[in-house]
Amino acid sequence: MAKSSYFPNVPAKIPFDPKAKKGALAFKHYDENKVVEGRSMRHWLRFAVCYWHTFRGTGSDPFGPGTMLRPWDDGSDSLKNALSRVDVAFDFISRLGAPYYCFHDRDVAPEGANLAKSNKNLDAVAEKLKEAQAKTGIKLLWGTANLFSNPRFMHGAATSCNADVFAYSAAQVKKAIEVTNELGGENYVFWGGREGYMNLFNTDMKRELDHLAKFMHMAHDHAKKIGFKGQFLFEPKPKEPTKHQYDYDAAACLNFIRANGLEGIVKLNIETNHATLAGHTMMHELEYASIQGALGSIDANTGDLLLGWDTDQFPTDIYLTTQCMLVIMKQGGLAPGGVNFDAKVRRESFEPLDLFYAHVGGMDAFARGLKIAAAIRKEGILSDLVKQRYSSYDAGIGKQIEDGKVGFAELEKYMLAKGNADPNASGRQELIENIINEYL
Ligand code: XLS
Ligand code: NI
Ligand code: NI
Repeated sequence: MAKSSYFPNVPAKIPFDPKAKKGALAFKHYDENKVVEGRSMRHWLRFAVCYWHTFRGTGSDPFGPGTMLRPWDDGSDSLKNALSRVDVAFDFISRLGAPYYCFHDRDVAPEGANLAKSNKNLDAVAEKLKEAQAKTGIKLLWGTANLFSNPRFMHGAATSCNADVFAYSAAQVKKAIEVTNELGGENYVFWGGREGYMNLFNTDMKRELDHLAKFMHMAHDHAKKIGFKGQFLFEPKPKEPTKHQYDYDAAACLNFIRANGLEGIVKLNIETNHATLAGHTMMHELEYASIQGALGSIDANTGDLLLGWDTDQFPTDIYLTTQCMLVIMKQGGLAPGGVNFDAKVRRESFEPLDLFYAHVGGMDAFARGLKIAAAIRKEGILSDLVKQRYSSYDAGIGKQIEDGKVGFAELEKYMLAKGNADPNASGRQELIENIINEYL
């Protein structure tokens, strides 16, 4: 591909070059064709670039306006601007070598004066996205609808007290699923932008949750009707913008899924910064979702320990990416999900080049996590330790418990005869942490 004038110093494809000098625009670890545990890095990681932060982020914060220099963008919300942005986005993603992208309807196309006009804008941009996908081979990991920016969503979307807003949201999601389908999207995400509450005194929680369940069934019915084969995903987040988001964490989402007959229909898209806002580690959320067959995809980013909001920074911590990859590899990968960089460059990193540094760093951090996790798995020290820790359940009374062969009466008899429980063994936490460090 010809060099774009917008990225003058960036190669047409960022190379894998472990010998490149420090700080060079090159991958030191992400070698897309390198096979790890029988699968290429590209297939394990399934990286996606997100349209909203990378191509629409301005760098504004609650204390000041945007700072980003985006010479291709005229700053307007015109259709013309949206269309030319597509060229730059696909040029960027091609140079980076990420196989996927993700978007909200309103990131890619401007909202019109009414729903019909918004749909028309979206169709016009979708046509161009489709061409760009065909030309570059870049695919759509997931689409979603922005049901939170417009003031109409002030009380929520599917959980709004205003039935017309529910209807509007349904119409908007219908269209977003159709466009995602048209573009071959492999998943469709529901992040409940303002599905939650600010004040319980004015909230009928039962009614709101029932409405949300109805909404999800309608979405599923429509997906079936149009033949959309993609995976539906909830994206848990505990707070922000509302003080309590209904999709609080993986556990709350899974409870909602089960309580409302959505098992097998909706899995989860787990985001690091959301996990930490919920008071969990990313590894906890991944593991909790995974053991229940519900880990579908991840939004890869990280928060800041000293800032209490969703700062969506790029992930650079290889301890974190190792933890992610340990869980992801244990379940055999994420497909049809992937690793989406729902992450933004910070306000002070305002040049286009910073977008490359950020993504290359994130991709390399995950590639390292993948290699480290593979090494840990290969030697099996960790899994052996865990297996050993639970070995009392592999035979004897433990096995009878697991097999459902005994109840309280049998266990009482067993223990009365034995007199006391066998002594405990050490959890060896420090040793295990030391061993993990040996792989880093
Ligand atoms: C916001 C969410 C959002 C979703 C997509 O915190 O992370 O960006 O990923 O709606
Ligand atoms: Ni987020
Ligand atoms: Ni997200």
